[in-house]
Amino acid sequence: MENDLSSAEDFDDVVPAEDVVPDKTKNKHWDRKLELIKDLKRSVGTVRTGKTNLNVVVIGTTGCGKSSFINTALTSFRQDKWQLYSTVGKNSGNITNITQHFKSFRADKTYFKEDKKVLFPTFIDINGLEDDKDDFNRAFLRALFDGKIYEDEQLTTLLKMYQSNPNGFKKTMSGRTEYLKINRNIVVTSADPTEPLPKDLFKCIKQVADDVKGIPIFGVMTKKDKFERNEQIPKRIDDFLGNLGITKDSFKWIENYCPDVDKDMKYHRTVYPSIDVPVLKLITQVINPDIGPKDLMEDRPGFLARIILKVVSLVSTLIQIAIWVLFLVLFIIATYEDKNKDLCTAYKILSKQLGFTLPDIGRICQEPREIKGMIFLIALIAFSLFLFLLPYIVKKFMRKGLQTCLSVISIFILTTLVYIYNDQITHWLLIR
Ligand SMILES: Nc1nc2c(ncn2[C@@H]2O[C@H](COP(=O)(O)OP(=O)(O)OP(=O)(O)O)[C@@H](O)[C@H]2O)c(=O)[nH]1
Ligand SMILES: [Mg+2]
Repeated sequence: MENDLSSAEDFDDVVPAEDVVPDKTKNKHWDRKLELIKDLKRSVGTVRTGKTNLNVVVIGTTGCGKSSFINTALTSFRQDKWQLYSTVGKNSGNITNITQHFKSFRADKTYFKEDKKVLFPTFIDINGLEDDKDDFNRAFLRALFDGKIYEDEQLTTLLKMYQSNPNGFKKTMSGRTEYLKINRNIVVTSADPTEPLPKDLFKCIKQVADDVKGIPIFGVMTKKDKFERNEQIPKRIDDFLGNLGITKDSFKWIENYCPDVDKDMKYHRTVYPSIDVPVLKLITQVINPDIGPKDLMEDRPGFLARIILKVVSLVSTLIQIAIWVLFLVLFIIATYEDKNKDLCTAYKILSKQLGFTLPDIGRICQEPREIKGMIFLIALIAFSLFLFLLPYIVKKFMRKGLQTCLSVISIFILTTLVYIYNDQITHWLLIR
């Protein structure tokens, strides 16, 4: 890896302006990206709900791709282009740009400034931890999860503090006021099979997260671009998940925005939805740890799922057509009954003035009873509600807005018709 990508400004000259960047909106994952962002927006809510942002810390050993992952994760919320938020280092043996500090990235201040009220999570990048420093890691992680590490604090200073007096370190930490208490923990590891898995570190993270705080853990493996076909990967993933005590539901193998993935680095002028979507899916689970990935509609549903989707779509469309036919019938009948109304008015006047009754016409012209009219209206409202909900159920499978539009139009027409022809419809129903 030759490029030392250390600051956003460095990139401005990297891609010549005349270079053609691929049209992101034509990418087959583009719509999915937008949907995931929309769903995420809905599930995190806004400041008006009284909730607060989740704090998500990204942990791993030096050089595993933590900062790159944070840049990818934050970029996945953007629609314009990749952005460097956290400094990325070289991974060439001569590491010069390692992350030195505890650094937080708030949505409203960094990656989602366009709507500061949306409670997207705060991501936190820290130094790489070492596998063989179990005691320090334990003490540090406790302090970290408790929110006792401050902005820009250096891990090397904390390590020195711990090494000179472990008990003093713990005392100092417990005496500190809380800064960013951690709610979720993303553990990053590289897919590179030549790098040994830091198993002790993973076990330590699991213990501190589970035993002390019950903080949900998620796993991210980077460098999918390089090792996708490597046969050692399945075993590596199993070991990674086993040591963290998590299942595949809480895991994603991803590729980060980096020069290896796109040597022309056109991502300085665009985003790649195929990189963003898996990351957004993971973030969806990080935000809602209780929903399984099965609830997150996959891009390519299986054969059975496709058949179900088609059937649901067909049934839904047929129901919509039936509703339109029903409207038409009601409309015609209501118009027809209007004639009865004139007849009844004439009958009432004549029978009153001339003092006679005709039982057959009298039955037709009976006064509508309020109660039945009410039941009819409630039934109509319930039916309208059903129509309103139906497209959402269908949409969960279909992810298309057509049914919603049809339903909204249907409900609008139905309500208008009921309002205009209320008397006639009630009358028509009561004489049957
Ligand atoms: N090919 C490839 N390289 C990656 C990927 N993710 C990260 N890298 C590279 O790995 C190197 C280290 O990445 P960083 O994001 O700085 O790693 P880090 O974990 O933050 O490192 P420290 O801050 O030093 O602990 C950089 O050269 C990245 O370009 C990936 O998905 N694919
Ligand atoms: Mg880093």
